[in-house]
Amino acid sequence: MRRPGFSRRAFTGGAAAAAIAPAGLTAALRSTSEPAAAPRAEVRRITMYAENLPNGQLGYGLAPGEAQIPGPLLEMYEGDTLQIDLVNNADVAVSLHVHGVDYTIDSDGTRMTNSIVEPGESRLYTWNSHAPGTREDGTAIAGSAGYWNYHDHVVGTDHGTGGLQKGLYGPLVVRRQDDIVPDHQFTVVFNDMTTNNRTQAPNFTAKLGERCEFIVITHGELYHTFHVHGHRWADNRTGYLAGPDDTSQVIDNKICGPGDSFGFQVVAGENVGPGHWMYHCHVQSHSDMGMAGHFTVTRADGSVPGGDPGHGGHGADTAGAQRPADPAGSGHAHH
Ligand SMILES: [Cu+2]
Repeated sequence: MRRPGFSRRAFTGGAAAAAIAPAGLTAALRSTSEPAAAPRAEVRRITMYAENLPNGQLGYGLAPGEAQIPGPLLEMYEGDTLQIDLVNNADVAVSLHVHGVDYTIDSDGTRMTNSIVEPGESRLYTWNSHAPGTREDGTAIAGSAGYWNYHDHVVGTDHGTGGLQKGLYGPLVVRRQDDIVPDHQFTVVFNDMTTNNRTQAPNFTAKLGERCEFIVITHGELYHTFHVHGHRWADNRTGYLAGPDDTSQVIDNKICGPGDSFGFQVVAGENVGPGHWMYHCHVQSHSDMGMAGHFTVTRADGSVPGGDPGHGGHGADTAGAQRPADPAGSGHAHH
């Protein structure tokens, strides 16, 4: 895999790599700046399928019969365009609405814009993204990079309230050119009193020293606080410091409300070693009711000190670990 290789290289580049100013990328876009030097811009087309799942749930998948909750992890680099043909194999009208990136009104995924998909039909949604830039008046244009999410906006009500409850949601990661690529990615969606629509939060596993990216999303009616034991992150776009002078606050607990998403990277077990490190919502009644799982950090040989955790998820579990959607994510080789 190329991703870890890139990750290591970028990481050893340290502050220099992470702090490269976006000046050269300024003009990827409709701003009036001069053209950037060969901005990277890939157009990729993928197909997603909406399907009924057991127990009345619904999910998105990248192939028929492979719907999952959360939906597939989609990734872009700033400047990329992602075209998604959404095939609706479910028994209700569904849609695809995204946060954070650019789209025209016909990709809004709402009934009022007639951008939904009836059962048995399909529709193309186009997501664009852009690098940071500068307007003619000198103000800054934010880039698209961030930890975002997509979801249905039509099942149940015109706000997709039923679709969100049933599982039609997923993560979207947009990276800047020199962002560090992690070894593992874990998606945690607090959705009312479930985590990833499970009453028991899933467990995640990595080896000591591996770079792990958490993507945290909240849906539903409640506010939650995400906390992970033994690890901290920077409360900024990437979750890691750009260098020794980055004044971002370093935290290990973050509130998130409906529609919010954030993400960060940690090095598994850094300064603390292997173990079954708990992660949970820190609203106490929520953690008591199942919104707690394990971020298990193993030794190189796969063993874990401290014995069986006796708390948390359903034992061996890979359910929360996602690989990026192939066409959208893993084809990136940065050189
Ligand atoms: Cu909570």
